[in-house]
Amino acid sequence: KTHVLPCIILFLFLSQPCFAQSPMNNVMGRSKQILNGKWQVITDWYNRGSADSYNDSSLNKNAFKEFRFDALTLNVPGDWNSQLPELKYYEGSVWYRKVVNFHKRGSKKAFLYFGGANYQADVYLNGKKIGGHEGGFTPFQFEVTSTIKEGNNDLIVRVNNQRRVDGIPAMAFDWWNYGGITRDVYLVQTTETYIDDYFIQLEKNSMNRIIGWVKLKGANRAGFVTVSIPELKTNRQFEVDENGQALIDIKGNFKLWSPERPKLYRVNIFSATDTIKDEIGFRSIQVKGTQIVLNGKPVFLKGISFHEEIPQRQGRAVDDADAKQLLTWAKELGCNFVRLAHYPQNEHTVRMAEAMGLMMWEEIPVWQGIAFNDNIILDKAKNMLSEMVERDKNRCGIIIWSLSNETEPSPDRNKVLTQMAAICRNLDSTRLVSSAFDHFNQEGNKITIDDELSKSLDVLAANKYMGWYAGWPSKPGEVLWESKFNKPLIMSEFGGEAVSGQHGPVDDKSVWGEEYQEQLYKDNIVMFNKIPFLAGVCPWIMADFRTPFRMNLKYQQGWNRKGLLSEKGEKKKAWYIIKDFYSTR
Ligand code: GCB
Repeated sequence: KTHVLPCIILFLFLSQPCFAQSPMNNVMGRSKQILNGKWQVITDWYNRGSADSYNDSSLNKNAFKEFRFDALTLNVPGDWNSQLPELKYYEGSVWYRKVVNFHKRGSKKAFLYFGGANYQADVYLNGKKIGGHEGGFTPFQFEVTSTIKEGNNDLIVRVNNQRRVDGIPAMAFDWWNYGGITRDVYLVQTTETYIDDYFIQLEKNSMNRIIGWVKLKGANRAGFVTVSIPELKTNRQFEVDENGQALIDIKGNFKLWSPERPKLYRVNIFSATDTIKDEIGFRSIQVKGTQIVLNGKPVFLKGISFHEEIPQRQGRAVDDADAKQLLTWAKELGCNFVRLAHYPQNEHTVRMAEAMGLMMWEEIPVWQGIAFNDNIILDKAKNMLSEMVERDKNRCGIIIWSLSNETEPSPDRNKVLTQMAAICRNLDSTRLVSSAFDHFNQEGNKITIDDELSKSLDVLAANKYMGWYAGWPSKPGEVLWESKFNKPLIMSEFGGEAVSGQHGPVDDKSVWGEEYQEQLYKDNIVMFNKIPFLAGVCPWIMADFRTPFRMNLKYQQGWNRKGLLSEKGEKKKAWYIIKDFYSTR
């Protein structure tokens, strides 16, 4: 007998690319070296390079001399498009290099953590590939305890942002395809056995009981973990089971988090060898009939969508200062809710939004045109969903996970998204699940929500551009919305384009005037006030944003002009219509 099976297994093992591990929770609260700053780069449009060709010639006398890292640098975190004029439209590979000076502390473990790189990243340490990651908006990490050495290390990352038929998002999408290492990079050191992950939130439907868990990784997990909330004088011990998991159950008289009072508690978690601190809020979020209910009371979501983009810079938002600009605009508009469009945004933004009292909708970039008939799509979407939920599950500000945006109903799509809804609830049963629709059944002035996927969702969401892509079938107050499902509806997108400073008649959209956009907002509000199951609105969009989708050379010039603000932050007339509407709700 030959040993065919072991050979096949060995072959599969050797031929498998190495993938990133699921990242540790709360990386910001860890002891770490921040690897942000200038990285050396080489652009490689035709993907000719390999890690070997880039090896430092001082280390390798055969290094390929045509590829040298000494000429060019880019800032990390940052997209390459906004940093070098010649990379504005670039879609291809860029090699990044950083010399990482490492000093091992005790018997610690070491991890390389990337907050995000768009779209595909391949990571090499000291000439050896340590893994790869697909997906532009979620974190990934690699344990490097055995590959990293004392002193200088050569860290090389190839980032490729070419659009793909089987990508998420796929070939065309209405935002700029910013490439690069767009989020923070950390070298984290942990104890040998360490607190890897935890889930500390109120139990579904409860306002006074935390049900959660803490997970340890490492060789010596047996024992106890302690969870303490000093302000509540809570200090509780829980036993770790054989899988390294301790189940948490804490009752308390919590001041609940809300937009009016975004209370966060300091929470400390201790294991025998590790400690981690976080700021965590407690609130309850439910659906009752057609209402969204926060802490036991119906709430109307006064929302705004934004991209992770600083329009004046025409680049990705990357840090606290950028988050502050975007979120201050949202607060000024009178929002209690933001839609993080169309992908998980960076952790600076999520944490700051929560601290400022903004409820959040967070989504994965399953945006139109996704190849739902390709089996690989479910795996990729699953990965993105779990990386998003894993990262942000302790942020009480997040109330809705969204699975997709404007996907066309079909058996394949329904199958994938129904499975995704189940996966999402399995990862986190405490929040609401949604998906934004743009397919409705319209007859005359009646618009009916009849998408079968609704059955798998808690909250329905409609993107409907009345007065822009769709004409008014009747007077706005006579448009009749119906739904086959007894669930709340968010108008998750609506709006129209206007060039800031451009003026014209209220009824002529051909001149892209602010007055037309203003009237469109007034009309939509009249329509909203007649929808009995409406639980929130979210105009599209806070500010004009960069996108190759928009080719009207007179008015758009590569900008989607649906902003309530111009790219410079100037308020268009429609801004004040929404601000007024929100001040009365
Ligand atoms: C949509 C999309 C959004 C676009 C917007 C538009 O329905 O969800 O990503 O930017 O419409 O401006 O057309």
